[in-house]
Amino acid sequence: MLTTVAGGIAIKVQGNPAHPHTDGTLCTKVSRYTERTYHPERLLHPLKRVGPKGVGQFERVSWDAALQDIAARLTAIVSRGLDAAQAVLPYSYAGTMGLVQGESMSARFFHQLGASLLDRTICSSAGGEGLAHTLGGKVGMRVEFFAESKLILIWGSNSIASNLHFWRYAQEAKRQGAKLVCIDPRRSETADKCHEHIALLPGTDGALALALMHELIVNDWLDHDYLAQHTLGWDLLRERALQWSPERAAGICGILSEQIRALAADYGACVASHQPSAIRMNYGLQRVQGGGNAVRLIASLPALTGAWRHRAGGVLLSSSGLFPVNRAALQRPDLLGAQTPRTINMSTIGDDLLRPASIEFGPAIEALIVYNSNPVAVAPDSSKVVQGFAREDLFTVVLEHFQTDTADYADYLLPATTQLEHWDVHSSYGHTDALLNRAAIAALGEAKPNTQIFRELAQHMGYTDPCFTDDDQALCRMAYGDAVNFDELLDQGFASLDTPQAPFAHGNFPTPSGRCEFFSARLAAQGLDGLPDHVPNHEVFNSSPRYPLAMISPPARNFLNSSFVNVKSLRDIEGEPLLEMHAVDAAARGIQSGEIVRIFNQRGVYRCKVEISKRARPGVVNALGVWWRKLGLDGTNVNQVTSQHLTDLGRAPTFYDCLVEVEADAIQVSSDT
Ligand SMILES: Nc1nc2c(c(=O)[nH]1)N[C@H]1C(S)=C(S)[C@@H](COP(=O)(O)OP(=O)(O)OC[C@H]3O[C@@H](n4cnc5c(=O)[nH]c(N)nc54)[C@H](O)[C@@H]3O)O[C@H]1N2
Ligand SMILES: Nc1nc2c(c(=O)[nH]1)N[C@H]1C(S)=C(S)[C@@H](COP(=O)(O)OP(=O)(O)OC[C@H]3O[C@@H](n4cnc5c(=O)[nH]c(N)nc54)[C@H](O)[C@@H]3O)O[C@H]1N2
Ligand SMILES: [Mo]
Repeated sequence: MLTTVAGGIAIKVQGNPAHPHTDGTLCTKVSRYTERTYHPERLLHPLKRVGPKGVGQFERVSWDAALQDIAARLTAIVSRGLDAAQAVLPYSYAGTMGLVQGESMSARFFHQLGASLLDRTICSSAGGEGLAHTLGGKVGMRVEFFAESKLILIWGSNSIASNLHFWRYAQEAKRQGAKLVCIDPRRSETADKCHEHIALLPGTDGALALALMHELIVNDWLDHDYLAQHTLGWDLLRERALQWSPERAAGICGILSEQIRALAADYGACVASHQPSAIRMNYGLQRVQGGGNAVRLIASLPALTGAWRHRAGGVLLSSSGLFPVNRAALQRPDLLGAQTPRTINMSTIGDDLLRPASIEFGPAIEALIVYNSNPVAVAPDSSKVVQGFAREDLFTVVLEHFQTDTADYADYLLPATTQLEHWDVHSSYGHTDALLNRAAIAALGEAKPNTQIFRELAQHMGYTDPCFTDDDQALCRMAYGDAVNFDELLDQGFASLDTPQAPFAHGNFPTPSGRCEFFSARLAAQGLDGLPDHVPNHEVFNSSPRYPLAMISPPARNFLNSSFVNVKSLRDIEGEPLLEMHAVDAAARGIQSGEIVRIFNQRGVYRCKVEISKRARPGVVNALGVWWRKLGLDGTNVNQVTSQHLTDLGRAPTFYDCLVEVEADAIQVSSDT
């Protein structure tokens, strides 16, 4: 991203034309980054709560007074004795995804303190573990070579909305005659532009992948040589897949068996024709109970056909495992010394904030320090999350750009800098270039980078380890050490990793066996099934007469999770929170397009506008996320109805594994009559 600065003010951001993957283009939301940075509601001073929790009344205080008081509150907890520091919990996710403003100085601080560790599962850990137990890590095809593929399956990804830079390569392939198939319950913007769309029920991808394998086997569309040399457990997987006829899978997926046969024929044809076939998986498909196993099955497919032999063949879910990040240097886990704090899963923060002290759990959570995340809006099962944040005996500090739903519950609200104001380095989870983020402008108001806030907090705590004085440019250099040429980063803003063009053409998977592991001895050793299988949803479609609709909540195109929701020009495009519903489901409930509906289940009620839309398939409703609660009708958003149930692998949330019922809102009906 290039920033144009005039008189100390950032007046324009644009994609860097010199960076091949960016190619001069930013997505719509990030192209509004100056509007976001200079937003009239940017937090510019430290604030202290003066009203009740959740109301969001604050008064301005000095940095020194805020940090002094926060340090005193933390010291009081820690000084109660051994392991008492575990009552302190950091809560953070990616923010703008930088390695330095993410977990560097903050991690050092919490390690020194002995705070509870946070299991950062909210996005990708089910798929991440699925990949690790199959390919050996977050590794795969190089994204640019999708442009040369002849068949691309876009699986659980709305690329146009959430991965624009991949979409450019897919379009290039399309122009060269490639066929594009989208596999997604929602007829997304991306599905509109593909040759075919397979609108399966959420959480049924594993069944579809097994049926594709069935067809590859019975038609002998296999690369026997690749299977023999570079895979592990083929006989076992073969036996399992043969139990999955297209008819069996079609019943579960809610699609026609002919669609499965046709997809298998397209995928299998690439074996005989020696043409590359590629799968762009994304995280949308792993937000269900069986997400980890589904990713294992899909990641196995290219090894059946030998697609990995081509640089334009294989699968890509994430490239982040290719980046040589020196986490130990950035985060200094050695500062823990003899302390062995417990780990809290960020995806069950609702339940965990409400848990009393016990032998198994340890102390109740007494202090929460939130940065780079907006859990009150984005974590599942919001009524529990809100109840937890509302606890009078919880001390909460929030580092933010804006007064988000989470910030409303803060005891101290500290102003953080944006990407335009601080230094950082970024890995990617699509392409394979390390990126440098230089500060373009001075910090606004009294805002400080996360790193600086933790540096100063460390000082107030009396921490003397010299690592607490490393500055941001030193941290940027440390992130990759010698593995990335920092001068190149300084010169051009990006530095390409030296990775092979066809990484698994000759095996060499980073698994324990060096093969693509259909059978994982590591999973078997944990008492789990060593072979991937279709693991049904926790809330299985058609299992509940009370809640007959499956709900998914993928992001609205112009928001980034809950970021940008408060940027006016973007919110004007999105309008208001929306539920997409198929005409058949709406008719069955007497629901009219444009009216307000109640979406509900055993966890709660969420009200928003409904749109009868071809983007929804029968039986599935799409509630686009993630709106700020305070901008919703009753001060709620879609996570009011999602659950804290976790995935098969990776302890991740199951946002898209959620049954609901929808009805026309009674208030509206009475006002009509
Ligand atoms: N505009 C925009 N871009 C973003 C984000 C954003 O919020 N907005 N978020 C960023 C982040 S943090 C992430 S993790 C990625 C997320 O981006 P993706 O990894 O692409 O994941 P999602 O957007 O959650 O879902 C992608 C698609 O999967 C579909 N889907 C839902 N359930 C299933 C299922 O069971 N099976 C299949 N096959 N498909 C399913 C959804 O309908 C959706 O169209 O995008 C990043 N980019
Ligand atoms: N129902 C439903 N829920 C979802 C999802 C879904 O698809 N459906 N998606 C899930 C996914 S994939 C993810 S990744 C999570 C994301 O959830 P979060 O990690 O909470 O991401 P955001 O909502 O973008 O909120 C990030 C916050 O960090 C702040 N921030 C950004 N940069 C900085 C910084 O440098 N310093 C500080 N202090 N703050 C900063 C922003 O202002 C913003 O408020 O949400 C999950 N929740
Ligand atoms: Mo995410």
